[in-house]
Amino acid sequence: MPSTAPPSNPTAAPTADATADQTAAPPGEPSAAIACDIFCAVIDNFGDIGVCWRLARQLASEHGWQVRVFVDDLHAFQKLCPSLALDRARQTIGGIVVEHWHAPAHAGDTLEVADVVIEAFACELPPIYVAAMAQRERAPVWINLEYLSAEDWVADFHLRPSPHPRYPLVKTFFFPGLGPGTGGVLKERNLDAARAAFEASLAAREAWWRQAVGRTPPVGATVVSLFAYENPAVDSMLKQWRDGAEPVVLLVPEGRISGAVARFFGLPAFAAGTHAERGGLSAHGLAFTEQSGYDALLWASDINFVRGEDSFVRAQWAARPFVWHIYPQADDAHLPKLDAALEHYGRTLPVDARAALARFWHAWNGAGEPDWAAMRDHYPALQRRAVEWAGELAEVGDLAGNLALFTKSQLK
Ligand code: TRH
Repeated sequence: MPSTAPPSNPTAAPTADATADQTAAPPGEPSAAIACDIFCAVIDNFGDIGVCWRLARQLASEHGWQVRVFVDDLHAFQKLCPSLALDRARQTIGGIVVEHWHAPAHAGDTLEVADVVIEAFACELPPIYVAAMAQRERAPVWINLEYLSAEDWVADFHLRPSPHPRYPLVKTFFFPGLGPGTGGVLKERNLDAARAAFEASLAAREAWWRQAVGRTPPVGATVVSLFAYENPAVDSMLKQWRDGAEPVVLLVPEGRISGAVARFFGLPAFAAGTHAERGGLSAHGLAFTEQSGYDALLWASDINFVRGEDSFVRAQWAARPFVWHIYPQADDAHLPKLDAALEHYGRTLPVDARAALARFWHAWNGAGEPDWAAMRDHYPALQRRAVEWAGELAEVGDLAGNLALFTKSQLK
């Protein structure tokens, strides 16, 4: 498998951070900023707040909205936003107000209802806040932002209204998706340019490698990033990389898979800064970076193992082959979602490459043994498809932009 191509053009390391792009509301937009409250209950891990924070930053920086985020778990949030203070009930970061949502009934010190209210992933809004929404002179646009699914039914349910049983309020279901007729997925306006700048700049890439692991990868090595839940297939993967004919550089952000990597190398832990080698495998433990820094890891790698929702989306925008560890649900409810994503992503792949990809994704999600050699054989086709797919996905439109458009139609 090829290593990341290195055309030289020394520029400063770019960032896809939406807050770096302080674009005001586009010309012609009303000057009074739309106020938006986003409510986020963290179920586990980082995806709930990861999606909400990315959306908040985009609505603020690209659409000029005044955004307030209510979040109940500041520890999870701080991992991807290190400037967040854990002990503050209310703080402003990059122009966005963050409220520690410390009790289900809490809705800020002073109850102010926004023009747009987003309840993320069907979290329950504070009852006093809903009552105040009903009393507002003009009812707010109330959005239930759902989890991402690539399944076909999503387009039928996207933007369906749901009248409140008691109040004169209507909640609208907003469904992210990978196909036409859905809400799309989040994509910052400057993301492609930031990636292109990183890929074009040898200096930026070398600087990234120096700060991440202290050295650049050997020429000809395949670079793999590994972000996953605990996964029984990881041992087989590590053995295949160790015994493979070509060198593999493995980059492992600290997290739930780190314990298994440590055990493989006979180490007590695989924290940031750890380096271990066996056969053809050279593995590095990475610090969990702030959210905007994660993209560069995806761009620096030849193939990305991702999970959940937000990293799954970022891997698609990175336009590199990737392997998805889907969030496991009871009764294997996640498996049709995995196959639905494969349907979209693999659509135009040659039959054998498509089959190899599907087998690998299934094995990484519990069915069978992952076959790295097959992935490697089909790498050129998978890389071509990754680029093509990023273009197809962009046609669905960015979720924040789609949400802003819908909202404006409701606020008229
Ligand atoms: O962390 P996740 O597994 O999150 C979720 C939650 O489990 C949630 O309950 C579930 O419903 C949802 O998945 C589907 O995976 P995800 O969505 O990829 O979120 C990880 C976030 O962490 C994402 O925003 C990228 C970010 N991240 C960093 O900011 N820095 C890092 O170093 C890494 C590895 C990730």
